[in-house]
Amino acid sequence: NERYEPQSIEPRWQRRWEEAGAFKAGRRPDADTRYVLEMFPYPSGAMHMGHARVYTIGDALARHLRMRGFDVLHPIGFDALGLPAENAAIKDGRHPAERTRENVVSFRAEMKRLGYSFDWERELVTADASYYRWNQWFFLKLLEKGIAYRRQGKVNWCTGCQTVIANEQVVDDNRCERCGSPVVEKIHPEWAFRITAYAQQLLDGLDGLKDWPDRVTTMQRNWIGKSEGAEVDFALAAGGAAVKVFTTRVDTIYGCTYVVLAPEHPLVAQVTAPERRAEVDAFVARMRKTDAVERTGEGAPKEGVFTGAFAVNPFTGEQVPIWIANFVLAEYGTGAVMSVPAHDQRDFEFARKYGLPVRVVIQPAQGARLPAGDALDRAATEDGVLEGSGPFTGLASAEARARMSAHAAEKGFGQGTVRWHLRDWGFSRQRYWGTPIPIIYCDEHGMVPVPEQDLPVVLPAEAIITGTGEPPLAKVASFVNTTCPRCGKPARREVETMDTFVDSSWYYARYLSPRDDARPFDPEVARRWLPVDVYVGGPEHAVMHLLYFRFWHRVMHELGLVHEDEPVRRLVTQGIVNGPDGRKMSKRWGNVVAPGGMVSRFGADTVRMFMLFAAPPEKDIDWSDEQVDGLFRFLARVWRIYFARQACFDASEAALAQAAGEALELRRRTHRTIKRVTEGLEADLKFNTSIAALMELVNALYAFEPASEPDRAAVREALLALATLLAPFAPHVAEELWHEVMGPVARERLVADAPWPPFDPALIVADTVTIAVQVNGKLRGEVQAPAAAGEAEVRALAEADEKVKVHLAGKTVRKVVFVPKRLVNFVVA
Ligand code: ANZ
Repeated sequence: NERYEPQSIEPRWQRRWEEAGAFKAGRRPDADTRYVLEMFPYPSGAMHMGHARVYTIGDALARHLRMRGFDVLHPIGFDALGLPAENAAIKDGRHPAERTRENVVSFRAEMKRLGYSFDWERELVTADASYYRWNQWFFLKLLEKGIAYRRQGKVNWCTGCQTVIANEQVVDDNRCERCGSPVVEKIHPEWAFRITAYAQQLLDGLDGLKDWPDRVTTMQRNWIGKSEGAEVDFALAAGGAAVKVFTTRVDTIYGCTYVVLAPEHPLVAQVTAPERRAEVDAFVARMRKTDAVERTGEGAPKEGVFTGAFAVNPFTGEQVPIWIANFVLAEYGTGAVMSVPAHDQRDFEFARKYGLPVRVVIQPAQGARLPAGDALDRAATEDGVLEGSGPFTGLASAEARARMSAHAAEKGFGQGTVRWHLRDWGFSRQRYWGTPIPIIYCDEHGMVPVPEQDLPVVLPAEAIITGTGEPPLAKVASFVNTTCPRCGKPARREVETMDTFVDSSWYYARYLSPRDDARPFDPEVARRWLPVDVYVGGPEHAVMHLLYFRFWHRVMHELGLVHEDEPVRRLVTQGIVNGPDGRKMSKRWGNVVAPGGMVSRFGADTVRMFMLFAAPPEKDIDWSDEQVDGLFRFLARVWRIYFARQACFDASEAALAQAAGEALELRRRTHRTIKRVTEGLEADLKFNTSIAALMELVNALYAFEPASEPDRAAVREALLALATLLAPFAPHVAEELWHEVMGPVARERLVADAPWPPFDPALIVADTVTIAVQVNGKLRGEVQAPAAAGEAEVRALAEADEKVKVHLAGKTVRKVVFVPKRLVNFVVA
């Protein structure tokens, strides 16, 4: 058929791939492995373009690596439990299990229609007890290790979802990341994972993640938020307790000209002088009513009052006044700061406002010296070299901090401290659609873990899910009422469920032996496949999923389940797919284009090509009907050139060597294309440049009318390369055309399995010359070399030439005569 009709070819190849088991991992037990993974979808609605983009990117990589001869694991599953599914189910009055099942069916069908090369036999759904029982198993292990624990905590309570959510899920303005409702603080007992015990490891591990986007590692670094500082005691001049300040810049302490307490600081009442009391009390009362965020915002005016008391700087023995001010928070650090106006901007503004002294103690390591404090127009906050700092003068800031902390510790008035932004991961939810936490409460034995052999604790189907108030499981008597594993007396089950981020923390390992019912996965198999080589997904997961799974992996490492401590080598974060209007596709904007409809209209190959051609993976793309149309026309053009050049299909390969003139040009184009496409897939992940190169090759094919056997051989070479190189991007059309050229001999084979073509380095240089090769003055051969090639390069090419080799075999080269662009002569004996 000379017309390109994707609908008639795509289902056929999808069946062929399935029948051949072409994408099963483990088909090449002796080959090196590659594990290509995309973040599994959350099937709370239908598949959208964002999904199509991630899976198309991963699929191109997986297909390419298979063709490179690797044993490739490219699995898929569904992240089915959790709040969004539960909320959606409540909204349309359905059971989340039923809804999830439908969505999974529709996702699976859409993914198959897009021709993704998944190993479907490994599919997993986290809502299956056969999966989540291992969440429960891990929970028991973590409980044993003291990593999972119950705490009475201040929790973030989402007023919309009616459940506790993690710190990471609270976004701007104290709102829930999922539903946008206000989040309030609540005292609530909850389960937490001690991820903070891994803070240092998780931080250090980032240094090794060279193939992760900087953006993501930086976000993780900030989220973990290690801040090294010091606590220093300033004794009260009047005697009694000392004011303990927290500082990250102890190197500036000789420049401290006052101390500030938070208005709520317990020492305020004690130190305030009687004549200052009225003013101080009024200020404190006013601050209590002001929102903390507003009070400490960078632009907020600095305000404060003097307490009338003084504290002693332990480094200098000097007395400094004690103030209270709006910008110091009671909950942070020690609730008290030493103020260094010359080197801290807030302190500077405050000092200028209230006429407090400004003393420069740090000079820039390079460049102009700072003027005296009175002449300073803003704080100099950079590290530098200390001056006017007693025995520490002349030290660099970092060195000074270490020495000064040590000095304080030695003298007993302070110590170095480390603070972290990272908090433990509260993972219990008062909701239904999650993994039941395998704990039983017994009047006599308290909290008793469910014995391993009694797992899974199955989520009962009959809960009434309202989304408000008490956890739904509490109302299912048959679930709640049980017996104590220790004494057999009546007892109650835990009714809270796990955060879905537990499910996604280890699913990549479950794919290794997804039907294993004796353990979460087989560590032997894990040794062969882990870590994941390439992980593709959205950058919005930078600090939740991508941090949690690194934590979980380390725990699995300690449990002896995996052999390395990081789960993923290379991370690719893909950009957004916007609508044609440049806004993120969303029902709200009415600009959603569904992949299914596009596949029906243009075929999967066109949709895939669009995803890859519109921009490199990490960039956002705007949906463009025009560009989609253009890519469809490109594939149709590819299709037609094969029919136009059928006469070339059986050209002999031997004739290739005689290709000259335009045919040689075409050959060069072919080899250059192979090189560019390969680089686009491997080095820099710029699929768009790969596809652009293919377009140029197609133009070249149209421009060339073959007239001789060497011409036809050159065309055949180009057509074969084109079909092969197209396979990662537009796999269906590639199969069809590859088989056209290869003919009946290839019936048993698939381009999906064909070897990736190598390129001939001699042919990729645009400007090549023919150089005569002589041995002892006799012409023995010719080589194609870049025009600019020097003696060494030409000599190497000549020595590799079959015809020349015969004459050099067993001889010793005495001398080489080289005439650039013309001739090389080996003088041998
Ligand atoms: C003296 C100093 C001098 C400071 C200097 C900075 C620069 P991070 O890095 O965010 O941890 N600080 C300490 N406790 C505070 C509180 N409860 N409320 C408001 N500010 C507080 O910030 C640590 C720095 O924030 C500390 O180091 C302290 O000011 C201030 F040239 O101490 B610094």
